[in-house]
Amino acid sequence: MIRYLTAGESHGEALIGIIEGVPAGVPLTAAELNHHLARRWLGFGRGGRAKFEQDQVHIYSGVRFARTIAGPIALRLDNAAYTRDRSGWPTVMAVEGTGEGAEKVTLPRPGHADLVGVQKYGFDDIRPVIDRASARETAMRVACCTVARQMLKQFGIEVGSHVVRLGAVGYADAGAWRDRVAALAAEGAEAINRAADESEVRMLDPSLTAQCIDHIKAIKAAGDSLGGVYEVVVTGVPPGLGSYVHWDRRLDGLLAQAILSIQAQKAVEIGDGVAAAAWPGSQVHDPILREDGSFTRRTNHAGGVEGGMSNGMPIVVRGYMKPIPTLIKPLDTADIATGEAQPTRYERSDVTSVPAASTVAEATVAFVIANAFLEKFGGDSLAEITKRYSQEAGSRGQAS
Ligand code: EPS
Repeated sequence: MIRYLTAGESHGEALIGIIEGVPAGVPLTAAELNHHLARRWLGFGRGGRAKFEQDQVHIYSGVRFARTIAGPIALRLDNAAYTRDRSGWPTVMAVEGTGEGAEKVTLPRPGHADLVGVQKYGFDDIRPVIDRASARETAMRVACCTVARQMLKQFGIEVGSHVVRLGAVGYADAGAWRDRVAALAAEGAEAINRAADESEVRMLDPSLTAQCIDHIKAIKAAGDSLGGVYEVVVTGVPPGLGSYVHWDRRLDGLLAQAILSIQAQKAVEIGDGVAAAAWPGSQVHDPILREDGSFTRRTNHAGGVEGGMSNGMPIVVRGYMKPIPTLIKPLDTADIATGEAQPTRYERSDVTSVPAASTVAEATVAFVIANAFLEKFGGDSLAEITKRYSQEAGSRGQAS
């Protein structure tokens, strides 16, 4: 099984990642990781920091001649903010010294980790909470999970995503975009990315893209922020990943955790999710067909998961993100030093980062699928896994 750890603060020197358990022989270069790191910066509505962060990963170990060698893979991403934005971050985030002279942040932002973070860890300054709770950490998560994604790619498993709503602007007719997504997914989920990455907000519909941009501009002018909804699709997944036999092996539960572990995500749906709760069973459950020697489904309301297992249809997961809690327009708060009622203080921020969240969700979903895949077909090397996978694929049609 693959596991990973990330370290680093948003305005510290660098982000560090270690990925362990990756089989030997997976093709891997920094260019592939950088491609997905660059996609994480896509999206109209990001703040000033988007202008100078480069996110070029450095691979220190675990890879030789562009293939993994089974040892832990160590990654580093420098924070350009630390050196380039002249805000004194090397002093504010100094690893050594007493901190004397560094200004304390004492006004917690509602909706952020700020207040509970200082209560939990006993700080008299919100800065350490801001910096580790920050979604900057998702850059290293994308890098680590892209390694798992590279392994999936060797088995024809692709992950894509697109934004379906930004604040008040979203698809009115669910059918229209579902058909478009299904048509793209038929080519492999990366086709969804190729189309969505063309849009400034990662939406598939150009007229909605234009409406979203106007919406973001208006919200920004009002000093406010926006959340939204995105959809992650995984294609090429064989049936039988995850299991119904125990709660912590259910694939849907693991996918939900992967989405909700991303900063600011508040809800998850699999397949028709929330809508299906209002429909009769006859409209929800996907009729089973036998086609060309294997089983399939006529529809995919289940989003590719039945009984906590992949069923061979595309996996469809939607994530719901709340609006970013750092607003130009002040909210009411109380000073942690004095208890005094105060308006929040504005720090540079994004208006929305739903397009970014959609790419982070691709990565975290890929990680879950990769581990479920390894649980079923795992081996020490890509060659060994390929042998097991091909044997199983050969028998899939008749056995079940
Ligand atoms: C973030 C605040 C902003 C975002 C940041 C997440 O950073 P800053 O305070 O330096 O302007 O830009 O996102 C990233 C740096 C990133 O890489 O996604 C926050 O408070 O979560």
